[in-house]
Amino acid sequence: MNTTTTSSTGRTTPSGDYPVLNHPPARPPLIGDHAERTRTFTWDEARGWLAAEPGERLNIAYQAVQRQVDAGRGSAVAVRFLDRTAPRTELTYAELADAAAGFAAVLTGLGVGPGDRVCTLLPRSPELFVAALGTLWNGSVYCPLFPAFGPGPVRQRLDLGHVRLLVTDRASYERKVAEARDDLPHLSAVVVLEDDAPPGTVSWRDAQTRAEGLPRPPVAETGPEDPALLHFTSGTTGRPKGAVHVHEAVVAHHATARMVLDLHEDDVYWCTADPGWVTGTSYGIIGPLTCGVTVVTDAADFDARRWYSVLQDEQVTVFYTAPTALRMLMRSGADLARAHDLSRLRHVVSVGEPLNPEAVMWGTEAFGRPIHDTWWQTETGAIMISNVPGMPVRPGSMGRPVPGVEVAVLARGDDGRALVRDGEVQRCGPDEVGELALRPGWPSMFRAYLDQPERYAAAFSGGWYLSGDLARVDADGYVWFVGRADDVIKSAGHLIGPFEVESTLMEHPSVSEVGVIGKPDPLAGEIVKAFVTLAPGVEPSEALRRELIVFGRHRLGSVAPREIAFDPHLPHTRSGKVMRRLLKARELGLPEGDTSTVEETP
Ligand code: 6R9
Repeated sequence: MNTTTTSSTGRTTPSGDYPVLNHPPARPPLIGDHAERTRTFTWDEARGWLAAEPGERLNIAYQAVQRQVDAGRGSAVAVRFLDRTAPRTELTYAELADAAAGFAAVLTGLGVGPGDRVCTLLPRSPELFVAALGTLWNGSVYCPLFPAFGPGPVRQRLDLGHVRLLVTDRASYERKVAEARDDLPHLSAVVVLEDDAPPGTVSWRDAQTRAEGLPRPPVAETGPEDPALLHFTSGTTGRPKGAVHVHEAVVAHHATARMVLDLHEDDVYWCTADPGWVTGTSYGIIGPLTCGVTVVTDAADFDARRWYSVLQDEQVTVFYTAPTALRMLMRSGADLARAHDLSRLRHVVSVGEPLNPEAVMWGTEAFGRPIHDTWWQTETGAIMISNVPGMPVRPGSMGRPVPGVEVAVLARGDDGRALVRDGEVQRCGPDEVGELALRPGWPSMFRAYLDQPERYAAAFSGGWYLSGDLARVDADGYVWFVGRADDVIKSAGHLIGPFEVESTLMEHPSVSEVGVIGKPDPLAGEIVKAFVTLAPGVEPSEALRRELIVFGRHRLGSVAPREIAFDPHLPHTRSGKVMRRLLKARELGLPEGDTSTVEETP
């Protein structure tokens, strides 16, 4: 077979030009044989892999930390924190459990109770782990925010989430939140890490001191269906969507951390994702801690030399990262990889964007083993498709459904989305491209889009959850990613909603209209590019272009457009919406397709 598929990013994904990689796993994988495990696996079985809690209770913090303490592993290192500017620190499972309980007491002291939402806007730090687990310990709902967001995305998420408490640092508070405090009536308390807390906030130290007299609270009596996590994610239109996950999600976090990441208790595991995105929470905090490993976390940004040193010096055995980072490592050359002793590294795993086959092949040189892809989404909460250890890797394919997950590719209608007639879907045959869908019922499936029941309902049809991704499945059940069915942008593994970027640029007085697309980029997969129509009488200039870039950067932070082009005649549908698809086709020099709904420009 030698099929080629053109993805929505215009890239061609070869599927038959690379050898199947059949490297024997360096250690017998916990999953055993994928096919055999798929036949016998049930989510009830996986529930039994967790520690029993009294009655019908289930609490993520209990399963992540207290469980290890109860099992006599309290002195094992839970998290090792690296920071370019601070000494390396460690917390054992017992220390982390104590600190989480202490933070739960702080929350109670500040009037934050079960079900209330708590956000962090923090670098990867001990306080972030303590706040995340302490929030769950308290039965409150944890909502991580990405620290590189600008004030716009931060304020909008605090507002939409009706967030009660924010934990952040002084600079972030002053630059991103303080001014908008009056517009955030639900935000009753802000804790800042520094001792000199600005007005309207309380310092981490003072908050702890106030809670000192209080008894160490027991883990909250949460049930499997109680909300635990709120992750904001982006769609094509409208405001960010708050995907709500419940405590039962931990069953899937744990089962996949075992079966896909192959985490044994003695592993040293590094997940490079920031907890501000779903990967950094599901697999940077929860999944690995439920497996009892030592989690390595680094506050510093990407730097090839530093990353290889971390892998070597911390003796990392399992490494979970993203294709953009792998491509940057590739770019830094094989010599740099070879100059480090990576012999402890047993399993390298990737997520978040298409993993190009070249990167998989490069892994065999740099790490001595192929890179294993995983596919999932904020909505799925945990890995759904993967090249699990022991399964032959077909470079360019994401692998096969993990045990307990049923996948289908559904035929598409004219709008590019799955076609459902009278509640019936039509499934594609082998190698036919359609919308990737999952059969509901896995434990970490999102239970709601916060306050948007219609949007939630629209994500399901004919008995399937529709992912919004296009894919095909080959005759052997391997899933191949083709592209997105919508206009959402993936840049360096981060999901960006074009609407959020467009509406922010529209706030600039010189701008009359904006269309935003993901422009293919060899390193980041896509970068954000904005096409801007200027207000009447405003002349385009290089100075204005630069001003708009800075304006975007200042308000949006890391999700701001990297490129801006002026376009006096943006294409519109008859209903007046900017046609991003056409902008993208033009940018790529592709055929513009059916333009019958495009409005004539005068
Ligand atoms: C975990 C995460 C989800 C979207 C998803 C898809 C893209 C994720 C991928 C992949 C190709 C993979 N995506 N994994 N594309 N190959 N292995 O990334 O969640 O931020 O919600 O993004 O990311 O388009 O639909 P999220």
